Amino acid sequence: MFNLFNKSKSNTSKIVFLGSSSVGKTSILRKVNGQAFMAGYTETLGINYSTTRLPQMGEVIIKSLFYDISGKIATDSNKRKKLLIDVDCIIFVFDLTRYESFLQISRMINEIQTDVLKNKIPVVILGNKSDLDNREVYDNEVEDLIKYLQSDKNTKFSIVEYIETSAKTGSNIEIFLPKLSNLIISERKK
Ligand SMILES: Nc1nc2c(ncn2[C@@H]2O[C@H](COP(=O)(O)OP(=O)(O)OP(=O)(O)O)[C@@H](O)[C@H]2O)c(=O)[nH]1
Ligand SMILES: [Mg+2]
Repeated sequence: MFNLFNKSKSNTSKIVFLGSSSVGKTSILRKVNGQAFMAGYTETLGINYSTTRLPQMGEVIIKSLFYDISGKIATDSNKRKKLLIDVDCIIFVFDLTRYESFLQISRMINEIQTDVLKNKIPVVILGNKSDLDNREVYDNEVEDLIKYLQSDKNTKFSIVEYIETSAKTGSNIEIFLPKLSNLIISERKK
C-alpha cells in the first residue's frame, strides 16, 4: 500500500459533522454506513462515533473516524472547540428547507475560522433533504457563501466543496464519499 501517512499523523482521518438539530447528520451517516433511512426523528445525545473505510483511490486506503455531533453541541462554540482539535475535515450540514439552518452553518464557519483551527483543512458543505419541494435556501445564496470563503485571504479552509444530498433517497451520497477521499488524500500530500 502506498503510504501517505507520515509518522507524525495518525493513519485515521478525523471527520466531524456539524450542523443544527434535525438537518440530517445522523441520517447521512446511516446511509454512508449502508443502514436504512428512518423517517422518525431521534435526537443524537452527545456524540456518536463510527469508523468507515472511504472509497479506495488507486492504492490508497483511507480509514475515517466520523464524529456525529448533536445539533445542540455543534451550536455551542465552547463545546465544539474541544471537538475540533486535530480535525482533518469538517462536513457542515444544513437543511435546504430551513433557512435558519443555513444561517447557523454560516455563523459556525465564521467562528471556527477566526478562533479554532490552527491548520488549513478541507471542508464539505452538504445541503441536505434535496428530495423535498419546500426549499428555503437557493443556489445563489450558497454560491455567495462559497465565493466569500474562497476569496478570504485568511481562510483556514484549503478547499470548499458543496454537494446537495438526500439521506432519504441516497441522492449524491455516492458522489460525496469519493470526493471526501480525494480531499483527504490531496491534503495529506501537502
Ligand atoms: N425528507 C428527508 N428527510 C430527512 C433527510 N435527512 C434526514 N431527514 C429527516 O430529518 C429528521 C432529522 O434527521 P437526523 O438525521 O436525526 O438529524 P440530525 O442532524 O442528526 O439531528 P440531531 O441529532 O438532533 O443533531 C428525521 O426525521 C429524518 O428522517 C432527507 O434527506 N430527506
Ligand atoms: Mg443526529
